[in-house]
Amino acid sequence: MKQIVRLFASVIIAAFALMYLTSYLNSEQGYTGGNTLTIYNWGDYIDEELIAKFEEETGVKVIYQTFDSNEAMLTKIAQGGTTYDIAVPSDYAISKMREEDLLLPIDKSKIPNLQYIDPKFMNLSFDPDNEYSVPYFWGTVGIVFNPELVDGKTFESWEDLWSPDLRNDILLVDSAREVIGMGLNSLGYSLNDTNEDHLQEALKKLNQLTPNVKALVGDEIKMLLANEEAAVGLVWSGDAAEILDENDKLDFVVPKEGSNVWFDNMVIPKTANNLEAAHQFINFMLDPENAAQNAEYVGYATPNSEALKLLPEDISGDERFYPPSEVTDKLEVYDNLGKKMLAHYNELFLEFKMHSK
Ligand code: N2P
Repeated sequence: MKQIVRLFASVIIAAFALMYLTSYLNSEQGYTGGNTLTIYNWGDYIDEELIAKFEEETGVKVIYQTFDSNEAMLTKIAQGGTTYDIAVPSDYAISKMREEDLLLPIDKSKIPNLQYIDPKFMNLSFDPDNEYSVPYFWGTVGIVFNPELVDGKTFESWEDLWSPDLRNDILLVDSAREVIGMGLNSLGYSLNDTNEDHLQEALKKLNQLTPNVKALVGDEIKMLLANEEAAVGLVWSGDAAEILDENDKLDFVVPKEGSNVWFDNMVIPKTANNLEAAHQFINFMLDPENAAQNAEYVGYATPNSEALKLLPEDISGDERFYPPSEVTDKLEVYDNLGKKMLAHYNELFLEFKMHSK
């Protein structure tokens, strides 16, 4: 009997030793893997050649993952279990992440290329002093349209989208703030409105758009519009720039009632485990040549004034995608409306999606 007990004890001890050894080896692997950098960015939002260049210059291996909305990104990071060293949220999402204590402060001494960022993109209200974020791209939201497919119709006003001539012609970017914002703006309300009557009115108005909505889509919106699979699209400005680059018959406008101006910045989530490489990457993306290459590739507007000088004039001089301050001053930045109200916007968006199926 004693022998059995002894045998049993040694099996247990051996099992524990094995467990300890595996976890030690795993942490060792984690350590050698310490030379990796995990990036969480929007889809179609980087020239992948730059990732290869960064890996080559620094010896850091990049693991790259994408998301298609701030809401998806926020949920994933807040849930935990991820190890992102870099993420690229928009303004209101940065404010929300700060509030929820999900970010690490940026060590500016490690980002000398910050000097190239135009001061007008620094110190914005969602992140005073840029304590937690560094500008990546900025832009607006507007309407892409194909004049040939809409009989010369123009889109000065959001209201134009509700025309009965546009049955099944419109693609919408699958994103809560953009769609609800359009509903609110079309009624003359702020896209940060929290008045329940106004929100219900906006939902009703959006539901009336349903017959004209062909689909709500992600990044494939660019391909579909460029290939003339739909006549009109609600899109982010940089996606519009890329669509027009593919098919120059199309045009882009920001309706007169107003719209959104947004800022996407790089942040270091608390989940980071390679702070050194995270700072190196941010600095690398701010290098004027890299920033210009990236802006030319993705079509979005760069906040980097030195990079801007390196871009061809037909890009940097195009006011549809680099609107002057007189235009952007009239546009609104999304506010962080707080946990409850943001959840309510998401619910309204889901209701609209259900209605448009
Ligand atoms: C890129 C998405 C741009 C994000 N596909 C707009 N904030």
